[in-house]
Amino acid sequence: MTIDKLLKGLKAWDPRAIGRAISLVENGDDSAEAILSSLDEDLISEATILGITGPPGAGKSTLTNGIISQLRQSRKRIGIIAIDPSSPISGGAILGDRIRMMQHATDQDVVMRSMATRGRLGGLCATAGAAVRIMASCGCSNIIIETVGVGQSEMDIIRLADITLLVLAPGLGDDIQAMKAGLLEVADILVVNKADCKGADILAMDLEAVTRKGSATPTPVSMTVATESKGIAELLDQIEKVDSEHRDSGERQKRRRGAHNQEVLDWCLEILRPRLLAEITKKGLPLLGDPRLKAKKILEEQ
Ligand SMILES: Nc1nc2c(ncn2[C@@H]2O[C@H](COP(=O)(O)OP(=O)(O)O)[C@@H](O)[C@H]2O)c(=O)[nH]1
Ligand SMILES: [Mg+2]
Repeated sequence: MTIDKLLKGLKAWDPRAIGRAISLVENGDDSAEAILSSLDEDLISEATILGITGPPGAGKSTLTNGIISQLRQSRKRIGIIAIDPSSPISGGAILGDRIRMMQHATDQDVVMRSMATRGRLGGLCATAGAAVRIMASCGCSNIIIETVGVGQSEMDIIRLADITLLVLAPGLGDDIQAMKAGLLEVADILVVNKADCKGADILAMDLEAVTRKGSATPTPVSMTVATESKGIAELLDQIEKVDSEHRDSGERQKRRRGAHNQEVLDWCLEILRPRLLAEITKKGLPLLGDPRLKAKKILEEQ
């Protein structure tokens, strides 16, 4: 496909062209600049980027599926980016997500993309950001980024979102407690999924108590039964409410700007790392002395 044809395809909502454009950017192709500068800034700023995170098994994929169904009722075009931390060998989670989202797989108005975190040296945040912009520019009014809430790269990706949902469920074990601490801070809305299961009310009450502590504006808590599409319409109302507050207060623009700065930083580090290592190796530095000082000197020489 020539670049002209590709750009035309992007403007005319051709899902194949969208997939191709994302691949080209992902692979660092020379055409990346032409693709990314041709995008529609207004459509990108209008689209809502929703981050969905939480521990494995909480019901993120099932909930994503439900949200897509609901949004599709108003004929909105949707983009999905599933960030998968599983090893390329097991492939388990990717396969699971694909199967769960299968009901939308043949929908021409839903574009999906899986990205693996493992075996990658950074740069994921930057490529995910580019994929979000391509999808938005092509006409996706909503882009959903689903990621397991573990590890730094997943946390970085969630910064791309305008609104972040933290999905929890009762009975996931104590290790979740520790993880929640960091995740609670990034969440705009807490979702207690599996509200049909024992312990959901207590979990919701606990979360409400935690977020009310020391905060003038407690994080809203929504309850859902993703498997039965219960609570999803209410959740979407809540998302809309938070989104419009963020638009009014300038929070949304602030986050977009911050996320883009982060993307560029991501690339700076990606490019700098091998360059600096080569420089350090060449110097054959003495083993004694403060390595911090050595680092500063090397950076000053750049
Ligand atoms: N009882 C119940 N099970 C659910 C609910 N939502 C998801 N599940 C089940 O929980 C399991 C994990 O769901 P999944 O969406 O893959 O979780 P993810 O790992 O967070 O993406 C699946 O077997 C789902 O069918 C719910 O609301 N209630
Ligand atoms: Mg999943």
